[in-house]
Amino acid sequence: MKNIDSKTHTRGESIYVDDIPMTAGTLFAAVYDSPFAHAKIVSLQLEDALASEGVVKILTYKDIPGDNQIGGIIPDEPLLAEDTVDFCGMPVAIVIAKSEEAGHAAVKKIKAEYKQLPVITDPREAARQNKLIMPPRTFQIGDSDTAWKNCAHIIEGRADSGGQEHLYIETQGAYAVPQENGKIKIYSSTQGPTAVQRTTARVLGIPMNKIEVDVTRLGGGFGGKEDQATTWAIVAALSSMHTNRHVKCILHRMEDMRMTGKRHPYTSDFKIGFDKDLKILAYETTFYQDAGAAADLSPAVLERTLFHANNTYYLPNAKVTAYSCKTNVPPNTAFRGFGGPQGMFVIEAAIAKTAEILKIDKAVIQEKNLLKNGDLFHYGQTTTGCEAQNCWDNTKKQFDPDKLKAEAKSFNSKNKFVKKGIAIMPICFGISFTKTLMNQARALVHVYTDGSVAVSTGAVEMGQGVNTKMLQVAASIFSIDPSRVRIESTNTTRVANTSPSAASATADLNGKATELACKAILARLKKRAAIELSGTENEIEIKDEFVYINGVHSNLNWSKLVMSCYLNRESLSESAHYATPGIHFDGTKEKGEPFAYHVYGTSVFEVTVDCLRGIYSFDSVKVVHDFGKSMNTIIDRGQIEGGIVQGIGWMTMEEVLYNKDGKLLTNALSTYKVPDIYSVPKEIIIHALETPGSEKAIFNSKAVGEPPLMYGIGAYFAIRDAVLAFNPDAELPISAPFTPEKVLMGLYSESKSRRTAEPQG
Ligand code: LUZ
Ligand code: MOS
Repeated sequence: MKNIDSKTHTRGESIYVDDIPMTAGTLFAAVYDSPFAHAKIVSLQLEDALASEGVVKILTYKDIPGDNQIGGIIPDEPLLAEDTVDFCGMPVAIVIAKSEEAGHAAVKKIKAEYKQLPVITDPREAARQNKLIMPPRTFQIGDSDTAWKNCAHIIEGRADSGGQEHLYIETQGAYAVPQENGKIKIYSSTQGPTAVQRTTARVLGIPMNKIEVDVTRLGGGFGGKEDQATTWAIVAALSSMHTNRHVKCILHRMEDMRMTGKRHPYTSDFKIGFDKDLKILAYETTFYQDAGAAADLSPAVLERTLFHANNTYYLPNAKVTAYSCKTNVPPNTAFRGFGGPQGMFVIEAAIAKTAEILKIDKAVIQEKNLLKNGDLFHYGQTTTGCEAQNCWDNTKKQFDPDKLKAEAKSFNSKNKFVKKGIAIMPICFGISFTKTLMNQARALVHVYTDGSVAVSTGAVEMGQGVNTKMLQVAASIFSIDPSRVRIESTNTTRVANTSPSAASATADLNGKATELACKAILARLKKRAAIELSGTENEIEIKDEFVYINGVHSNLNWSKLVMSCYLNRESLSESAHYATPGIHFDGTKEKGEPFAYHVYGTSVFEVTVDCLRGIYSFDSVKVVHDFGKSMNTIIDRGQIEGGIVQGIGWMTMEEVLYNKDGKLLTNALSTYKVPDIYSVPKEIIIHALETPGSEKAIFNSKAVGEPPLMYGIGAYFAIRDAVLAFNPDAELPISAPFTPEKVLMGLYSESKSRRTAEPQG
């Protein structure tokens, strides 16, 4: 089944926040944000801005009736700065104006005096100064301290990975609509409607039942709207409260890039030890996470880094520690993978460095250490349904990476200034919010008297196709034509207390709730059919819109049966609740069973590097992916292609740069480069590995949102392979993204330890 939005998308008819027709008299909110990364606000002069044409009001923190606090996990982030600013782009004041242009013009007229304070942009420096978001956390298994003694090889090093701008096509925004008796309805481009509702209520000082949040769809989220859509919704709602008018707040691209947080950059120290057969005996890592100026979701992101520190390898002895470091950049936030990619990058770096030093193929070490059923993860969960070896073996069978390597080697021997590189990247990603309580969802299903169906869930459609999957669930349980089912907007009045659409778990959680709701209605329908056809409930089946009794087609169809229920005063609506069974985690012991299941896969990257210019292009990415039983192969393949390209972007060309003063240098699309059609792999082949899936996955169709992003890590190591083919003694710090500049410097670098006269080739 195609994505149900594909037609309105291609016709330009899909409605996003900025497309909602505005009521006459709608006002516009524009934000004045800090020009300094860390400073005391000495004075704020608003007179000129207030006198500016079209300006209705200017709000500061003094105009907040409730709590000036938006921190979800830790209350450490004011909505509007009070006496200090902690990052460039921190909101200080809100200008409410009659037009967007008037609002932006007035923002420029706000004058302020600041007294600058010391700025930290380096997480290691923050850690040295003990500027931490929370105490460090350590996950441990076995006893690495003593395991080092038994190691034949011990390799140490450092690996850094950079930030990433979400670059959703639809920028952050919201439209607030005042209702009777102080209620406000907010149309928001958010992944977390309840987060918006809860935090807006807190800042406005009103109960949650006076805020209704409605989300039709997002033009992309990628984690950037899990927590950070809230600010702009509150800006609109607070402005609406102060004016009793409709208020819209939509960020321009450069405002969005400047004011919102990104993927967390990490800098990490690793130490890995192997026995003589290259089995990992011990692994220790210290992760320094660049949290930015406030906690936001950083503690949860940090936790997932620790969970995924082993990627898909078995670690008998390990100790991994993570520091969440407070710096003066915008608070970094959720981004597809949620800290997992950063953790996995480091162990891949450790294995790559080992392979380079021992002069063996990285894949040999990878394969020897793949997880097997029954292996214990370092967080206490036992591996079940493990597909690591199966994916790896199928990769060999489908794509013959050894042949690719031999071809690359032969190519490299014939070409002096063009080199090919190959890398294999296996993945393992845990499905569930790591915070157990968040693994719950609800659905509300109505069957109308004409037989049409409306489904509301907590799932937010952000382009990932979750609405299509919800529709498939309802149509399949009822066995009716999909055209009868409509997926409604995500609305906090219809479905309450939702978890954000995140953690790759949205289709599972909301799909299971939808399944339960539909099954409850179906049971009543069958009961009625049994009466109508003078049989018993267990003799009844509804198939393709018709009722069957004992396998025999009756003349009772779906619409007649629905009408019969109604005429007999039976409910055609149901609200159901689902909570993932069996999962738990004890944060005091750092042990438990946090994940419903894991998703596995293996990818092979083939890159060609131009050794005169340092540029590169990906010849192919070939993947064997563990789908379980995919319920929608078009959508799932789309997620994999998109994830791979986004992962390649993170690892290669997307470079978030702040200067020493904490100013974002890559603040526009002219300075921040994302993959375009010319930089995507020439070929992406996805081999769908049908596996049993998991009972905890909707229809055994495994979660697919985040896992494929981590294939992109293979891009980094494929380029590294090619650079080393040109210059085996290259001095190559492990530091992503591997931009063409870094490639060029690497190609012509000389190793400090092993200087040789000439680059080889
Ligand atoms: N969000 C969250 C996530 O709050 N908890 C998680 O575990 C998570 N994982 C992935 C993406 N978003
Ligand atoms: Mo996400 S990083 O699943 O919002």
